[in-house]
Amino acid sequence: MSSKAITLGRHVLEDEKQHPEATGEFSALLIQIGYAAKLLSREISRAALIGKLGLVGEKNPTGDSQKVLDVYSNDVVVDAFAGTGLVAAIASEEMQKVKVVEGSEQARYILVTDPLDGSSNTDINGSIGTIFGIYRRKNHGPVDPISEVLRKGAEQVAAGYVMYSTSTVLVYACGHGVFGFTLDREVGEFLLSHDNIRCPGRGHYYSANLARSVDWHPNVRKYINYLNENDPHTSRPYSLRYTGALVADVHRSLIEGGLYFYPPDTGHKDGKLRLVYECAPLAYLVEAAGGRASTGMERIVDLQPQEIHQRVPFVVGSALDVEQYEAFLKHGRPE
Ligand code: FDP
Repeated sequence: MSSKAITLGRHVLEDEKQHPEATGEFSALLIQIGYAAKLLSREISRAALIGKLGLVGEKNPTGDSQKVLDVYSNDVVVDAFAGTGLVAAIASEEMQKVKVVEGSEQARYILVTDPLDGSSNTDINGSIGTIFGIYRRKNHGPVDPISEVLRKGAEQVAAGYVMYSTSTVLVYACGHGVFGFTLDREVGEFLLSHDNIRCPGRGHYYSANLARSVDWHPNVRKYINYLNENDPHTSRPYSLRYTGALVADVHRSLIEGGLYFYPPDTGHKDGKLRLVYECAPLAYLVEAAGGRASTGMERIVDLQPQEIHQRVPFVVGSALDVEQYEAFLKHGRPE
């Protein structure tokens, strides 16, 4: 490895130089996310050896069975910010209420996170992830957990994810580009591996849990039939790829093109995925890379959340593919 490799720390600090007004807190916050990701990467990779697999026996605030790694991941992210003065509050999938970080009333940022996405993959050595979004506070002083956290995704100042797979990759967007870093375990650093990521305009993969398609809107089923038809001019049939971890499926769509979708079904009347800490951060990031994200009808980052654990239908990925999904949902045909 060249000594010229760019670490996550160096990248965010060089970026900070473009902003003379910067206090350094935002850079410190991103570096701290990288630190939490390194801890999680280490513990996830040896979870089977240290008794960190399996269920806790409790449900999380949205009714999912909690895994040992869910609880551990939440603790790591919360602890990474305790006492730093960097974030005033944290909203997480694993916590019923917004956590106001003690002694951080003057902090300038709010963190939203799904600390461990794709929990059904933990015990089978499958891909999993961490999702994060960052908002700048409008005021200082005591946090109002409602008005300061329930914000439109478009107001985020940065968002990203970490994917724990054959390697650990951290991808973030911060207003002027999307950058990916791969963890070099021996050096202990995230190193820039994907500079200025752009999402292909169209792909030839789709990711969705087809087992639920009997419940989907008939127009979504028409779309699936369309994707499965044979037409080399439009790269059809698209190939199906579904990992069971949103982060991993979005990562593929971001890098190679295509789309992920989770429409409403009988068990999930509003869709399964959570707006505040899953869909909004990923939508912000994919749009920053030139992709598109919506409910099928409305742009995700324009939605005003009503509550922390609110669920929404979600479609995300290559702009032309997502537009076509939206056209099918509306008219039952490609455009
Ligand atoms: P999980 O519940 O395992 O955390 O975040 C929700 C999520 O995973 C996504 O990561 C994933 O794409 C989806 O749910 C999987 O849901 P299904 O099992 O219903 O396909």
